[in-house]
Amino acid sequence: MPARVIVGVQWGDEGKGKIIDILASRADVVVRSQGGNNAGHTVENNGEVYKLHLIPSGILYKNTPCLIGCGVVIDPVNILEEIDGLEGRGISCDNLRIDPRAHVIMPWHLELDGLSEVYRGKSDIGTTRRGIGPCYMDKAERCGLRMYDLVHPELFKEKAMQVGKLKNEIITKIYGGKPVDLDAVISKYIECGKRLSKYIADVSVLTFEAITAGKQVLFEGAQGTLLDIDVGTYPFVTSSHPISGGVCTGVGLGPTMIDSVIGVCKSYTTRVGKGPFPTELLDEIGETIRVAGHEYGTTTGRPRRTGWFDSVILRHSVRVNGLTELAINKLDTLANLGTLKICTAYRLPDGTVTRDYPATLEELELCQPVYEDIEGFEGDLSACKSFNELPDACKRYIARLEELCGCRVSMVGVGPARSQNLER
Ligand code: 2SA
Ligand code: GDP
Ligand code: MG
Repeated sequence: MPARVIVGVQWGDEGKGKIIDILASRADVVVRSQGGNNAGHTVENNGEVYKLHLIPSGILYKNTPCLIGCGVVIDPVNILEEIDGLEGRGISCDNLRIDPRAHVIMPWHLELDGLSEVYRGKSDIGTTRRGIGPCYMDKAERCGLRMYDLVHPELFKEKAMQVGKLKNEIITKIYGGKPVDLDAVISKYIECGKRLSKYIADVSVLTFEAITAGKQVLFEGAQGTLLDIDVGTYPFVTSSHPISGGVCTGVGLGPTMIDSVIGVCKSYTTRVGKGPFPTELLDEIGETIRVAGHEYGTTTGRPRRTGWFDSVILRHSVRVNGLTELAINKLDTLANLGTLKICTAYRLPDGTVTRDYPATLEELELCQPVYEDIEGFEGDLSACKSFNELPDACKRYIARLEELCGCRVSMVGVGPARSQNLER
């Protein structure tokens, strides 16, 4: 399958980084198409732990080109820190390419992200405060700065001064915040642009050429399906399209060029940030899962909310992404919990039961999960080397998830390392 998409099918942090890292070993090119440094992918290799935010996980392979498409938003200071951090550990970033159309996260975006969260008060979204939403707002408003501008100092200065003045008016007069020092910011960003200019290339063209030449191309998703701005739990979502369709617009590629879509999920559910979460466990089991699964945000360190596996979410994800297979991570974390629960449907206040994920938050808030009990499993799964070695109860759990979700499970994770991914 030359062109494969990897997407998160829950609320992000499903362990996409690990799956991408494994599949990148067989890929010729790795491409990222949405989000920014709000993402956090943890990859473990030979005892070394890498936390990647913006740079595609394929960077750990020496000869694999890693492309950042037009749908990604880039914080120039942050990407340079990430490049320096990787190169300091002996990982070359010479194969990195960034599309000139990608938008730039400016300091006023960071400022406005924080100010608007404070303004929202109790109805805050729980953003990562990396300036993601305000940057995508400017893109839609058509006043954003792009990577092409950043690497052309005169153009950048003129555009940044014009939009920066307006942003300072909003920061000071609407939110009562401190203005951004435009001269200092512009000088600093022009310096960043000088260092980043060598990476600029048309990612749509590069990707198209790779696919038509028969190369294996892997599209790396960030966040997850329920954080999609259209089909996610709006407004508690990110501002991009973490679904498979986002790859087409975020790279500049038609859907007929994609061959398969792998959805990554956990054997339970987690969420960082605010918003409804029907299977959330606010009891000791939830805390046990958080501790056993080290459920803390890779970017912000925030504790993740935890809950039982929700097949209603998965059926929604299978549909909106056109999934061809599923990778289920963190089966090891569910061991030794006794009887497990799986959410099979939602019950509405009038007693009706639905198997479909509701379209609005208002409807979702009324839903109660319908559970079925399933036998748990004991022991340390992390040493299992093949799917067949797993206890029978694990195999039954996976088979039941497969049946409820309507999608084939091709991989099962029993630990964070490359070797702990069991292909089926
Ligand atoms: P934003 O900053 O505007 O994208 O936030 C909007 C919502 O999207 C959620 N979001 C995420 N959820 C899970 N993982 C993400 N990445 C990091 C990680 C998160 C972290 O890998 O752990 O470290 O906290 C991510 N990025 C955005 C966010 O929580 C809001 O609900
Ligand atoms: P991503 O954003 O989807 O790439 O996921 P994150 O890296 O933010 O979070 C997933 C976490 O789970 C990371 O710390 C991974 O190292 C870890 N992980 C991935 N797969 C497994 C697994 O099968 N078992 C366990 N115990 N940890 C895993
Ligand atoms: Mg993550």
